[in-house]
Amino acid sequence: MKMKAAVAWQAKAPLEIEEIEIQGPKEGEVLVKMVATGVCHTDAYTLSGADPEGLFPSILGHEGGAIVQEVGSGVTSLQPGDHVIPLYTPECGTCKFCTSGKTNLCQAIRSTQGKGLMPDGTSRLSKDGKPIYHYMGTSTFAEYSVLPEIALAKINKEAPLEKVCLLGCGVTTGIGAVLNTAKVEPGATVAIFGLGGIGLSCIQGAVLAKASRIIAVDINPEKETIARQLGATDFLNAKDISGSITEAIIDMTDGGVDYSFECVGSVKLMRDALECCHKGWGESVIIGVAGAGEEIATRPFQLVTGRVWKGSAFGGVKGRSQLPTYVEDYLSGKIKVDEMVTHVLPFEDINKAFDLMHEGKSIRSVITF
Ligand code: NAD
Ligand code: AHE
Ligand code: ZN
Ligand code: ZN
Repeated sequence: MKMKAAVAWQAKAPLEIEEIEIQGPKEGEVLVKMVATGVCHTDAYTLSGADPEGLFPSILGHEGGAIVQEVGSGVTSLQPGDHVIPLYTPECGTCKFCTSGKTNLCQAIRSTQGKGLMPDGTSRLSKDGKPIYHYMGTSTFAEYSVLPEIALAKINKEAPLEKVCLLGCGVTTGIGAVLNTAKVEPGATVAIFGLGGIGLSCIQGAVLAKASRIIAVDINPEKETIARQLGATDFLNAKDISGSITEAIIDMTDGGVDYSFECVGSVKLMRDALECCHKGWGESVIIGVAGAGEEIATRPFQLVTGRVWKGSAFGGVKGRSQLPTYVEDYLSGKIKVDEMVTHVLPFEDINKAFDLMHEGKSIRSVITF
């Protein structure tokens, strides 16, 4: 059938709303109608051309809230009318990774997903007969999307999809990185670098973990208010610090923080985040996504002397089995999502969401269809 989609024809160019074709679901696949989608910095990163896996033309977007329209043969866990959140980290439940008990990084369909294709190696998206690539297995910047059954989390229908779409990436990633990856304990000190949707959600996670001190760092002074509202105890504008940000944090915390989180995607900041951790035990978690060819560096002595460098994808959360609980926690008020939505835009204005992000004026823009 035909649908409207925001096509990324090439890197560094605005998305173009086009009428394109989408094929129905094949075996093990599901057609969903998008109700809303957030715009994450990772979408901008890929559109910028910095993503080594970036493919064009493609339909970007990975923070969706949707309703099942049609299921392909063999699909047993979903039916039309179900409310779902697309998962860029699926959960097959049976692969080596899913059964390891050590990671959320299901690899059942990772290789085709990284090539912009469905698990059978083809695309369901095209324009005038020419294929368009899927993105992160989700392609939420369109009226409809086709996904494998294992890449959809069924959620409570009472949850507003124009809010809980943000649990498809930003909010879950930040909270999960603190609770699952770092496992921050009560009384711990925490530093968070970058206060977008991810960093602000790390603040939420640190509050849930009962951290004693939450130092929020950004270069945009307008982030201080929301950071403090969510529970940051300190705000540092990195541009106002005369010496190094690392030394400033070490001085504030009697030797460094117990945990730090990099939520920007800057390899320089990743180093700062590691090196502001306490000698002997401090742990730093990389969440930000760096561009092609970039590498992290530190003196090995930093690790020899007990600091730990980790990374986190989708907050270590297993989408099908654990994301529904995040939705329930939102409905009960334990997790804050509404506060992240600074702009709601019609689909036609999707490029404005990218502008607002680059101008530092939004936390999350939600696109409605
Ligand atoms: P965002 O654009 O909403 O926020 C980034 C924030 O970083 C902004 O507030 C900006 O002012 C701040 N910033 C920029 N340079 C800075 C600096 N030098 N020092 C301090 N602050 C600085 O981005 P987002 O959507 O929150 O995403 C953040 C990062 O996390 C991106 O790299 C994104 O690709 C990545 N990400 C990773 C995962 C994952 O699973 N690992 C998931 C989602 C997003
Ligand atoms: N394609 C990039 C890496 C992009 C990346 O790190 N993606 C994160 C999610 S960002 C969501 O906003 C992730 O979960 N990665 C795990 C995975 O398997 O992709 C590159 O460098 O090639
Ligand atoms: Zn994201
Ligand atoms: Zn798996």
